[in-house]
Amino acid sequence: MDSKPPGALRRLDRPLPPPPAFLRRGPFREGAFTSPLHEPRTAVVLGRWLGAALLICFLTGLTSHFLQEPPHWLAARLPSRPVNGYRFTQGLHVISGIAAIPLTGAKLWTVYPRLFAWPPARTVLHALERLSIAILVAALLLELFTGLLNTLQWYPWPFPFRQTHFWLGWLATGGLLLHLAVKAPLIARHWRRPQAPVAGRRGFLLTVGAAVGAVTLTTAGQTVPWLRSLDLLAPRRPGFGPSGLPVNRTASQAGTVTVPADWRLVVDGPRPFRLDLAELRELPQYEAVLPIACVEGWSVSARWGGVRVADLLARAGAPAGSAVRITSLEAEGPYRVTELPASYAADPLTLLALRVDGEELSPDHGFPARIIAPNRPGVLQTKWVARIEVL
Ligand SMILES: Nc1nc2c(c(=O)[nH]1)N[C@H]1C(S)=C(S)[C@@H](COP(=O)(O)O)O[C@H]1N2
Ligand SMILES: [Mo]
Repeated sequence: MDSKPPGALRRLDRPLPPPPAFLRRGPFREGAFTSPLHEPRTAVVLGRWLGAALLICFLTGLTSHFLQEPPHWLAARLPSRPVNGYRFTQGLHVISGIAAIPLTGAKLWTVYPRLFAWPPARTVLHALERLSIAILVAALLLELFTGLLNTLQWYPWPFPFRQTHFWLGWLATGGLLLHLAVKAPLIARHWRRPQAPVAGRRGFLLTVGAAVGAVTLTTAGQTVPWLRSLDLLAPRRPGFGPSGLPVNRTASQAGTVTVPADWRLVVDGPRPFRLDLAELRELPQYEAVLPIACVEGWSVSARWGGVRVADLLARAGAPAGSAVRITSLEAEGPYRVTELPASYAADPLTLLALRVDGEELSPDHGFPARIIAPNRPGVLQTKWVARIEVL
């Protein structure tokens, strides 16, 4: 299939034994795969596209992980700017992940005849290489599948999504690096366009490109404003929901959050205090245009109005550089309690919002008060705030 440089792999140049007679059927027949596109140049071109998508997906995924769950040493250094940073990286994460799905399909189709190569392993090293490809393919397919279902907020499995998605990402990336190293000579040989192209390759690659374009353009509108009108397949439509904003977890999904009639914001610190809604409204009010950028890939900006968190902290006598713990009225749920690292707490754009786009917050958007901060994953923009504690 590929022309070997002189001297390389001489031992394998001997013809390989055919499979035993009883196996010489179905995919093990000689000439079972007739398409000329099961060849290395097609695999290399698709591999380049897929590799680029997976690299973006991996780096933006790591960004999301560290913004959501920073290790202690990092939490204090997380930047609260650029304002739209997380909106951009997480939008790209979901866009590149979705684009990787048709690319993975096309790549696997190109190389799958090799699954039936005989003998299954020629050497121990070859057996290990095939094992690593099996792990790579399994991890990648599961990673794309769990990610896609997460964008639909559908979790039909017993394991925790976030940790599984994180570790599968490392497994797939490790498997991919090993695969690239093993295939480096082959990739190098087929990197450049060959003199005599294989019939049908151009059409096949154009079709794959069109499929990638179609799934990307019909889902990216959930985060890219100028693609909104093409947003046919994405699970979220920005602009749909109370106050023209989507809701991720409604008040009733959060176990019917009940706001007590005598609700007071509790601020705990060196000089603790409590304020009711009327008193909060009397404090200096600020407005900031900030996005809600959900990890699931949708994002939308709104004009939030309310009190600066930094002002509340100053009033509570918090030392400079304090981080903050936010507790919601929600009875239970993974995002009932969140932490606001120091850089966010001090950022003048970080608000305890009481209003959105000039209207009082609706129950689903976090009435009576919610946290909204720049460059922050949506899951941490805590709704129905009950208490703010200086740490
Ligand atoms: N208390 C609480 N706050 C929460 C959540 C939650 O489940 N509980 N969901 C978060 C998630 S995942 C997102 S994306 C945003 C969505 O905000 P919205 O529903 O106002 O659009 O709220 C966040 N705030
Ligand atoms: Mo979210």
